[in-house]
Amino acid sequence: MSSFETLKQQSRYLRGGIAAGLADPVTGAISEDDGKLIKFHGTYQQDDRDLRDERRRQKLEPAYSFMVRARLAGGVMTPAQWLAFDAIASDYASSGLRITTRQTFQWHGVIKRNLKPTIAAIDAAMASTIAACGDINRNVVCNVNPVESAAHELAYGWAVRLSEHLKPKTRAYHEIWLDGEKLVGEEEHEPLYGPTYLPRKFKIGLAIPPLNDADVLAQDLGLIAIIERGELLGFNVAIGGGMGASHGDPATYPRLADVIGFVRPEQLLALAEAVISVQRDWGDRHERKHARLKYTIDTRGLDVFKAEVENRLGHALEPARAFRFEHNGDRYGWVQGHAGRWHLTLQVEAGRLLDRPGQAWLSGMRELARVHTGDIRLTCNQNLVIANVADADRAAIDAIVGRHGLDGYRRHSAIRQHAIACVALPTCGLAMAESERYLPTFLSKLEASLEGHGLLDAPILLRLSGCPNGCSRPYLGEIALVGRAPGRYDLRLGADFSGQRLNQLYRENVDEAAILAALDPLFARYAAGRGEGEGFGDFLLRDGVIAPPPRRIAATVTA
Ligand code: SRM
Ligand code: SF4
Repeated sequence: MSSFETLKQQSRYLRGGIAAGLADPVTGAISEDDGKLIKFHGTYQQDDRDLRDERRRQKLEPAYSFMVRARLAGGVMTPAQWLAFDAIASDYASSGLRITTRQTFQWHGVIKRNLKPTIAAIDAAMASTIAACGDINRNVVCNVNPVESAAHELAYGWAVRLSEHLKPKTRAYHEIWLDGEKLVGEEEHEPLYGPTYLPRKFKIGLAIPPLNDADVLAQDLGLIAIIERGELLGFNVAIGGGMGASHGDPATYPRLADVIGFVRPEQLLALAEAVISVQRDWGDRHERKHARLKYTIDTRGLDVFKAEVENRLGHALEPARAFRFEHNGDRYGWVQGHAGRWHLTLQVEAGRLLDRPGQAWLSGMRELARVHTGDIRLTCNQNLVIANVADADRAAIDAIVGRHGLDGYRRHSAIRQHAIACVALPTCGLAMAESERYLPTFLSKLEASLEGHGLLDAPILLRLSGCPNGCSRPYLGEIALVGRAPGRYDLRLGADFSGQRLNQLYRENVDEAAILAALDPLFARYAAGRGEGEGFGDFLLRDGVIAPPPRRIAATVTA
């Protein structure tokens, strides 16, 4: 077993030395081992990379702080919770609230002595950070579907049930963060995970066709809701999705999940347990780079894996039902859902909520949350939805949104509306290049090029990642930049706009000038030759710029 496995095994169900490390006033950090265990509690130790060299010169320890991530199944919260999360950002974090690509909040820059109060405040807001990171099932994501809002309620209910059902059972979280009673002499037990938890992180996502905003085929376990005449019949089951890869290591790769069958709603929790338990037992515990479910499946064979899932379930999966995805973006502006309620989707650039000149996200949303009586939802595209608004309240919401400059979705070019970027520098320890901070500059340059070809209204899906781990799911971008080194990226092209086809490497390790020079003639060809409603990625494939994908488009069933 790898040393990480031994660490988990000896951690006394995720306690390790975390409590003692937090109490040590001499350093802003905790030990390396505890830094690994603390992820299971929903927080990462980081240091400000902008300050690294200067602090080294001054012989100071790095500027340590913690990133805290909430577990917020389906990304839904009440306005009161919003206000509590906003207060945590003001009291303890350095850069506002950050909506992640998995529909939750992160707070960056929390210093060690504030970590416990931060997590306690999240708990007081009836939320948690438990298992938001770590080798375990993470935040369950779910389609935000304001139009089919009755269907959303059904799917959201299952996302919450899955999330609760698959939470770890250890009391360590309560002991360390919430001053819960210490277990003395009692045996702890993790019935699903066991003492070493999973070999690697595990992610579940739920989509409701025709929308695939949850990028369901990028999940370890993707669930595609099959709804007929308002009734949830069940879910198609897709397994083995994942984005992470390493440059220059062909043994690692992004992979789309394969659809292996269908389960009825009452079978869903058992199905999830079966998939997780096979991965728990079969996943690679020697080599972490090879430990995700996608590699277990490719090593053992999809049919063998499926047979073992069915064996543990005690029955065969039913054949997958037909479905069709239209796109994996968000719909902006107001839409009316069931029961006459209205939903407003707002675009948040790279998910960062801060007060900036002309765009005061924190103040604006604070004012809005004080009067809003519905709920607020985060999307997997780093945006947010003011949901369940009565007709009579729309004007007041619009006024607040307009007054604080939160209506960028009305003004922005189509490519800006659909762009997402991972956090990267300065907090991400794995970043090789800028991403979130580079997005606005890069977009402006792309917009200039697109404008020259009359394409400012073309909805092109752009995704930026600071390294090949793929936190913005860049391998599903029609255009994607994947960081190589400061100022250098791989340019990838040709995914569809529905999360069902991976893109391909087009230029390797190039700078901005080379990226723009490569894209401009492609925009010209697209402007001249695109068919009615044809996406940029689909056009590149038809035009021969991108070769037909080597791997079959996951075993999807198209209506
Ligand atoms: Fe991620 C690691 C940020 C979604 C694949 N991810 C990290 C860390 C924690 C860096 C680290 O390990 O030290 C990043 C923290 C940066 C920071 O300062 O905040 C980080 N990942 C993020 C977020 C915040 C990106 C964002 O801009 O929104 C997303 C938080 C999601 C959440 O709320 O849970 C985020 N990460 C993803 C996704 C997208 C998804 O899940 O839909 C992926 C690709 C899907 C997948 O898992 O395959 C993703 N993150 C990774 C990987 C590669 C995993 C792999 O299998 O190789 C790593 C590195 C690792 O685990 O070793 C990573
Ligand atoms: Fe960091 Fe890489 Fe993830 Fe971006 S893709 S947040 S750089 S780990």
